[in-house]
Amino acid sequence: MNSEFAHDVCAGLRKRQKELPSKYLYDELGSALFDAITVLPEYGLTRADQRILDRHAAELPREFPVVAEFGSGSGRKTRAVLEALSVPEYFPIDVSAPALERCRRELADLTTVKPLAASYLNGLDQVQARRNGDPMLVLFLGSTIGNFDSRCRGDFLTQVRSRLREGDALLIGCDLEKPVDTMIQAYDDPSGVTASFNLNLLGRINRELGGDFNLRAFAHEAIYNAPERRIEMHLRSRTNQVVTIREADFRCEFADGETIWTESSHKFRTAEIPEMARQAGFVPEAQWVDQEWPFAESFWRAA
Ligand code: AVJ
Repeated sequence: MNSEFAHDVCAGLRKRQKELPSKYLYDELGSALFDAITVLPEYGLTRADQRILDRHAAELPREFPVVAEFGSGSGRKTRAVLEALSVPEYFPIDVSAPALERCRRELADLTTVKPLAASYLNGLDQVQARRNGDPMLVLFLGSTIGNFDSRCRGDFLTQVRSRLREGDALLIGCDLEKPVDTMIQAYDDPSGVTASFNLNLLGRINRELGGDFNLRAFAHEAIYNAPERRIEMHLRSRTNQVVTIREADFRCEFADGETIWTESSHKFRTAEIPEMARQAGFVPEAQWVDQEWPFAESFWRAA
């Protein structure tokens, strides 16, 4: 039995606004669907991130023999950084063991890959315990920081900073505000890949926890919450229905039109990024912005 997942699912579905943590979107199928999202014409985020790294990785200081990364991803973006800096030692940190294994295979020709199956902060603790005196660069690409809710975001960055030494650095990607229609299309693509990615969360509950969600009885929705400046993904119940999750001993009612909130993706303003750095105890040293798809890559020093 998958107790942490079960616990988080029940806690989220008991709330008045039902919600499920977005980190659970990435099981094997979810990760494959996310990889498909990154090649959608409407979803420019990953390509913007990649373009900046391809163009500017060579401008990064070449003083980091150790690189750690939150979320191992497909390895494609990381390759640009590891190649430019010729890094001997690389610690990808991810809760998904299959993702780590793919990442290791992808990058093994470039560096010594030391995968850590852990949450981001626990993983960073493990890196701290294993590293020598050399300065370390931590990668936090893809605007995953935007998935943290605004209250947790600063805390998380402060927690990261507290696990670094002076001279270490963080390279962080932040997706920027753009016209609302562009953002909506990116999270509600006409081919339905993002809808599948979102609905798969219910499929995962069915597979791993013995749930009986009828995926056809829920509709994918992406809305822009302008005051909070974030895209929210929801799953809207198409009818009054009852769902049971056997292995969690849980029963849950849905009213027609009620939603489960499954993800937030904050859209940043360029000016708030250096501010966020300082508040967490970093010095913002450089920032690159992609013009085609507004996205910022920022280099922060732990000082
Ligand atoms: C790139 C992982 C941060 O918020 O854009 C893509 C994931 N969700 N489509 C994002 C995602 C829906 C995503 N991250």
